[in-house]
Amino acid sequence: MGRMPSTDQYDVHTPALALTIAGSEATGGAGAQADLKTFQELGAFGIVALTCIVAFNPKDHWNHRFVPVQADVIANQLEAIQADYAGPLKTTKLGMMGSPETISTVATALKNQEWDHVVLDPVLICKGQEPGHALDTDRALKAELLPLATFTTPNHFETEQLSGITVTTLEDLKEAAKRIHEVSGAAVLAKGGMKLDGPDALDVFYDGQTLEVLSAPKIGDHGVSGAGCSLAAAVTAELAKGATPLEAARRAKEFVTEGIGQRVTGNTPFDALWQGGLRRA
Ligand code: PXL
Repeated sequence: MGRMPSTDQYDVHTPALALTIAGSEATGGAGAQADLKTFQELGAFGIVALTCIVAFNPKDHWNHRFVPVQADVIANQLEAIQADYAGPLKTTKLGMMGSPETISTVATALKNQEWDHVVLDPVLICKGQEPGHALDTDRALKAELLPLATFTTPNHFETEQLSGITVTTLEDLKEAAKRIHEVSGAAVLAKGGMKLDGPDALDVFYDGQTLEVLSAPKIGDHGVSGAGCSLAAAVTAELAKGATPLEAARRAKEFVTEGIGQRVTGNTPFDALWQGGLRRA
């Protein structure tokens, strides 16, 4: 056997660490897959604790088939992660939870350590699902995870749910973002997406001090799978690297806009975001 090559020429690599606690979405558009790709693309070391497994059903309009990961298995994953990276791991993203039991398990584990950033993507509904399909999960998310969040990225439906405001205009979206900040204390990036009329996709950032409207021309006339996950994951990666919440929101918006422009088409009615969009922007 030859001698092992020396590692002296390499620096010890200490990239920013980013944990996502999220579900698997098998086709690779959304969920943990989107989060990991986003983390890697933005130069953060991605870590995953899986909460559930989603498989769309091509024989039934691509409806979601959902299997939760057992609570003790979720707790074990988080135990391993938190023990391994005790100290440097200060940033996490919360994606699809899927059940009140999972929410409690995750909330308990999160309280085992201090976090600089907890980015909550309040996944109450995925593309193709009916609103209000699991009100107990929505309630648990509001009660147990929203108070732990330092940053939250609700889409249009979730913004209405969390603020109690009906959102049809940009002014409504601003009001709703402020309301969600008031109840959570978190920085809020409320997404108008394709749901507000007009040529631009508008999001509102509010952190209690700065209110900023982020705007980019709408691309196509359909939502893209993984846009929400990738946006929140990009915020997470940027925060892990030391960005301010506002900087993170701006960069995440660019990341998603370019990724939607270079979307990946399959046979589902929603295309998938390409996380490599900024490479040739
Ligand atoms: O886009 C929201 C989302 C998040 N996480 C998982 C999903 C979806 C939507 O399909 O399947 C696992």
